[in-house]
Amino acid sequence: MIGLGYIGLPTAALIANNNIQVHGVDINPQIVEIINAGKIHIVEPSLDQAVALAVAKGFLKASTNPVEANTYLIVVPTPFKAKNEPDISFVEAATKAIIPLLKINDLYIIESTSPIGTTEKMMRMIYKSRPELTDKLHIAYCPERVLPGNVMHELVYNDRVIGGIDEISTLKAINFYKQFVKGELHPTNAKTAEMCKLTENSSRDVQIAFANELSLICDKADINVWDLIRLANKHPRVDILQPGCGVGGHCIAVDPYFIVADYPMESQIIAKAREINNYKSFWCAEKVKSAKLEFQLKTGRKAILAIMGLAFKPNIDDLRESPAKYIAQRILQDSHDDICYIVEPNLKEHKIFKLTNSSEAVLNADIIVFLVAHEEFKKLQISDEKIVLDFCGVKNILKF
Ligand code: SAJ
Repeated sequence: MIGLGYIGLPTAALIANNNIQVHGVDINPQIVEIINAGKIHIVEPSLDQAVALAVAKGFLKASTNPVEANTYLIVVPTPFKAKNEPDISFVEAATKAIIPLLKINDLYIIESTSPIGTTEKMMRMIYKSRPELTDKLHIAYCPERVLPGNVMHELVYNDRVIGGIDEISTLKAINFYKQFVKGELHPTNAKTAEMCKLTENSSRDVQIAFANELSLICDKADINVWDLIRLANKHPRVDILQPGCGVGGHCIAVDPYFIVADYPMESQIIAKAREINNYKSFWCAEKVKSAKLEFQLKTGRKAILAIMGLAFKPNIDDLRESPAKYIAQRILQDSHDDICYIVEPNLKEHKIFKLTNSSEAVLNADIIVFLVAHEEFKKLQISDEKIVLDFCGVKNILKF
């Protein structure tokens, strides 16, 4: 298992707890040390027990360099270089590291989200360096689709798409996953499997962009967008998603660029959806600025602000690529010595933002800005002289 992050470590633990010997590899020696001690370095429910058990039983070991195996899983990050170009250098480096270890009939699988054609590119790189292995390896691509916070369950029960470079590779990969996946295993070819992952997340991004576009139109038309979507979704075949303060996380906001970078002429809606979702965060920050201005003109004093939520989606503590964090930063940049309460109920503290609890912030603020629809916010009692900017649909549930 090359890569012991959000996906690699849970997958390694799951496989090891099916009594398959797993050797995990990570470039970070601290991570290797933590795992060999049976501990974890990421937040994911029930992952700690899974890793502790796998290490204690001797089925999971970690090191910074790979060892010989018969199945190699590449589960390393595929981040973005500037101007939205996908970066597969970690996949290449991981593959290069195991090329000397490969032998006839070994199985090589990429799980990392990758641009179309990456699996075949790695195959060519392997065969170029080890010509005697040409057509004697089994090579496949198998994307993950687990939801952070529910990984240990979804790794077992989600269906999976298995794309081999040839039929036998697909079959070998299916037989491998069958040992620990209870979801259905769907055979296809490598390119279709690569595109499937990108399609799943791009389709969600487009659907969210549609909801965000509705929110901009309704703001101008003075229509409650939450009521509008609730009513439209009463139609038996309509299922509009929820507007938010933008799209965060390192998947939905990133994966569509893998398609746009390779097919810029064809991917019009996919590219536009990214623009709309990015613009929504900017639009929210501007709405807050004008609300502050309006308040000052009306009352002659600066507004006290409460910014409710920093995480990239409801009920989690993850701030990576969070639109709410971006909006909070823009508001703070602009607010000099104003009083601004920041609330993130899923964090105890933050190195940049001084956090306050929800009720104190809501009690003292003049303007309350809901950025993330955390459960905690739905119970808040807010008196009606407060100005509430609700970018995430909390207000409809709030008792006013
Ligand atoms: N969001 C909205 N409105 C919605 C739904 C989501 O604004 O109606 C926002 C969220 O607030 C968040 C972002 O979109 O900022 C992404 O949220 P998400 O619910 O899509 O969650 P992720 O990114 O953690 O997980 C997605 C999932 N993909 C799909 O649902 C197609 C997950 O299954 C993938 O495994 C994951 O991306 C991934 O790792 O690719």
